[in-house]
Amino acid sequence: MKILIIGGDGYLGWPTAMHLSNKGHKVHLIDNFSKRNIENENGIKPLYQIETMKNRIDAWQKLKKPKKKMSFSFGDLLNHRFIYNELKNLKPDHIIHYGEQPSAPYSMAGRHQAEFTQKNNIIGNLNLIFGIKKYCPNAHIIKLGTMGSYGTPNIDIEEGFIDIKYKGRKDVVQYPFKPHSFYHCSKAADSINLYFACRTWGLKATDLNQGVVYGIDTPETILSKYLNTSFHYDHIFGTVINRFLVQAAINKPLTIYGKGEQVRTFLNINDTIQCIELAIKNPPKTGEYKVRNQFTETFSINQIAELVLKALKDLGLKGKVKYLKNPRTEMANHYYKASNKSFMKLGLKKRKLSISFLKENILQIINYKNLVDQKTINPSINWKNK
Ligand code: USQ
Repeated sequence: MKILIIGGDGYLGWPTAMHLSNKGHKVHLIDNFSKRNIENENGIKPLYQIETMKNRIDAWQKLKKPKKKMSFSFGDLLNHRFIYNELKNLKPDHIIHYGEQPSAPYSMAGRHQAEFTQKNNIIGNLNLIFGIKKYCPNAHIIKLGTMGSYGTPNIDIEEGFIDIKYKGRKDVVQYPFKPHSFYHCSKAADSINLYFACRTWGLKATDLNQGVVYGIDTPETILSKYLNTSFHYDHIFGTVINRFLVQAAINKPLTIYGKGEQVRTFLNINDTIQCIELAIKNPPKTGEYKVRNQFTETFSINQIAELVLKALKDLGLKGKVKYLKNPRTEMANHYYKASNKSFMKLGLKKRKLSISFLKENILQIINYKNLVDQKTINPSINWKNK
């Protein structure tokens, strides 16, 4: 199959590319390197050095010699001519769209960052949708969405849609959005546009509302240092479990925001890839907009911190937590029950956030602890912009 991965340089895009190339697919990547630009803008960098895209692909070709060569184009979805050309030339069967600004804190840093996030994500996605309609209307778009577009409602979270009864009448509507940040708002807007395009033009899309991802490696990233993925622990791109792993490894307190009672959904990076593969194997029908909630477990931040402290104790190391005034505006105590039935029905095999996983990862990071830039850990972006 021909698979286009947009955002092929990212934390998830690159390991997904290697995995699918290994399975014999023709994989073509595109990226505008905007994450590398934001890293430079903010003086942050991933834990391990990340090779240039050219070196990554050369290393992959040399090591695995895939039958169908992996390829890359540099370009921006905001330039509609660029994406039109890519779609016209490749005519992909599946398009995996990871190519968005992924950081909630970055989107809340100020007007410029919010504008960049929303333009890059919403208009980029819109240009892609128009390109698909024009050049490959039968292609399956697999769009990375987020659980954070639902927020923390006081009712169960379903998968994309909800049955409503109002004044004696019934309907099925898109699940109400209550996003956590301007970044999460951009994902909600993408979902509205994508559903509209499926209804109106008969496109087919899977929207994957993903939880918070954790983990450093996949079976492909460990093959060579040239194949590392972009693992972040800083306050902009670092997600909470990845941050706690690094904080534990350098013997610093775990930075719990607020009381730590907020609950989120989580999954291992290898399960992201498993879900993408399941989505490829189970495409929606023509005109269908399918939403799947992509996560394996649900934890409060305190529960995660407890697991990390337990892992440290098992290793004979000391750990502590630090409760910081929450820089975000989010509910402190709330109801949370989210469904992930759709992937479970497709046979998703869940990896657990186990103590042995945490120990292994902490030990791995300890070997590289001199690479950690401690200045980039504490949160400095406040949701109230003060
Ligand atoms: N948190 C802490 N301490 C930290 C960092 C975060 O307590 O040091 C808390 C936050 O307050 C928040 C939770 O952990 O309640 C999750 O924060 P996060 O930074 O791990 O994740 P988030 O900003 O929500 O965004 C990440 C990805 C985003 C993806 C989203 C899925 O960056 O691309 O869409 O996870 S979800 O959270 O389900 O919306």
